[in-house]
Amino acid sequence: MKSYVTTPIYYVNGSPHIGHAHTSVMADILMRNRAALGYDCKLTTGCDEHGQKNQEAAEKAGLEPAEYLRQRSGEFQRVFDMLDVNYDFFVHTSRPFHKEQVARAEAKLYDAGLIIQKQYRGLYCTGCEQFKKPSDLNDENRCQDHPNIDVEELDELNYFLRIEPYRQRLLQHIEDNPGFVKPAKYVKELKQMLEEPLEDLCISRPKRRVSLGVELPFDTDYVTYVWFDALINYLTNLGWPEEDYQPWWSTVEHLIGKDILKTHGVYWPIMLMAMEETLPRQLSVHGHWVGAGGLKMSKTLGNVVDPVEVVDQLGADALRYYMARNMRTDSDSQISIDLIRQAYNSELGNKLGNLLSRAGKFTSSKYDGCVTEPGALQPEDEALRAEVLAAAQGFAKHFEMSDIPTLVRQLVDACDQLNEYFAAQAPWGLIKDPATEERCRTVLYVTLDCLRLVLESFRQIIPTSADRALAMLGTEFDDNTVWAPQLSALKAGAPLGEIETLFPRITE
Ligand code: ME8
Repeated sequence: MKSYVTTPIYYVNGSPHIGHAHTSVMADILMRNRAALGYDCKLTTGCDEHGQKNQEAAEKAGLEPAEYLRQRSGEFQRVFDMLDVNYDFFVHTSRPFHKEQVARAEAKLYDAGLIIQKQYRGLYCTGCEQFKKPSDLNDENRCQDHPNIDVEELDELNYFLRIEPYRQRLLQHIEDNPGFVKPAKYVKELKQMLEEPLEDLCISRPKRRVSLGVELPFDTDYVTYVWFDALINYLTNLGWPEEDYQPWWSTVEHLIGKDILKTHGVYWPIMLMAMEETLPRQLSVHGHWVGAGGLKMSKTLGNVVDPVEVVDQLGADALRYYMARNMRTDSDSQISIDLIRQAYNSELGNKLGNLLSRAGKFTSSKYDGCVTEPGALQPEDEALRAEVLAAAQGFAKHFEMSDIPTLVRQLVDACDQLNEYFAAQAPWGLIKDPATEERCRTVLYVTLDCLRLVLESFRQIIPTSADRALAMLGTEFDDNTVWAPQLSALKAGAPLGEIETLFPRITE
């Protein structure tokens, strides 16, 4: 079975921020989940390199656009590499093949009479790269998502795709496919967007205003509207239309933030209908990160979380863990370097790393560094094992992006149970008396074996740390087999690796 997961392609007018890191890491987590279930996977992420705001950023930096794009896209790629995002393809919309296919698609739509030319008068937000209606603006006449940027008044001759004729068909598609948008909260929002007739979608920009883009095949005075060009990346990444893209395309799942629901839930499906392509299988939407206290992150407030700084201070897995554990579906979620550090120390460090260290070092020093041979299991051993197995089983199923925080919490709860068990059983006391020494071996075995199962599950969330920890337990993981969580897979008598501190405590 195949699974094709995409992230938005990000504007390169600034450095990658925590939101960009989030969607790409979530996509990576989904891919690791699907791969563990035996799917053949493809993950794409990358950069949206055209449009007015990238062009303005290049001008401001005093660089030729091509050089600017090379530097900035390189920066995005390095951050995703740093975060262990295991993408199969890194998108650059300046890639010739992509540009050729965008132009080809436009020529086809034009020849079919679906693109018209007309005068446009109205407001434009460069932040969104979208036209706005007065009702979209706040009291200061600025776009809700970009309150720091003035909207521009435009009066231009442009090309448009008529999208209203497709609105009912799209509504019907949403009705017939309850899984098209997840979670359900966003289905409602999407339907609201489709309640009113849709205005024609402007698909061009005059070159005298914007030159960074794909030239229109039927009018060289224009480039393609950046969104029209960017959305098509999801197809060109598969070699569309030349290669055998359909087996992958039919499985596609687009991960997006809630800010781009309209472009992905309205414009993109309608573009696909006009191009006579099948609609995406699923749109998975997440909310936004805001600063601590619920404040919007901004340079002025000094509460912007820089992913590179987090990785330098706390490591990639601290960030991956925090994002996976704390994104809410019902509202925005708070993030700051202090919150990430706290979660790293108190959850990864105290609950997981310390237990591994204590149980591992105890086994190393008292039992020659080999996994102990357990005796008969007691009800408290079985109860713990059942709980750990249940938490692990969540990772052996095909999960949705919105399930991730709950699944991670279940694993952390299982770690709490493991810590309580270890403290209550107190193997350091049991070893002193020959009558209870066998019980000591059992407790150590159960603890390490349960930790192994927790770590095998955590490979989907914090892969580098989980693999390091599994090596300490002397186990190797075969990525070529389908993962099935099992108890008692740790071999008694097998040597442990060297037990190191997995998550060293980090104070400010
Ligand atoms: O919209 N919290 O690019 P973009 C969580 N180029 N995620 C966030 C976030 C936040 N505070 N801020 C941004 C574009 N994101 C277009 C996309 S796709 C064909 C073209 C994430 O650089 C989230 O995924 O503005 C959001 O949808 C995306 O970054 C927007 O990135």
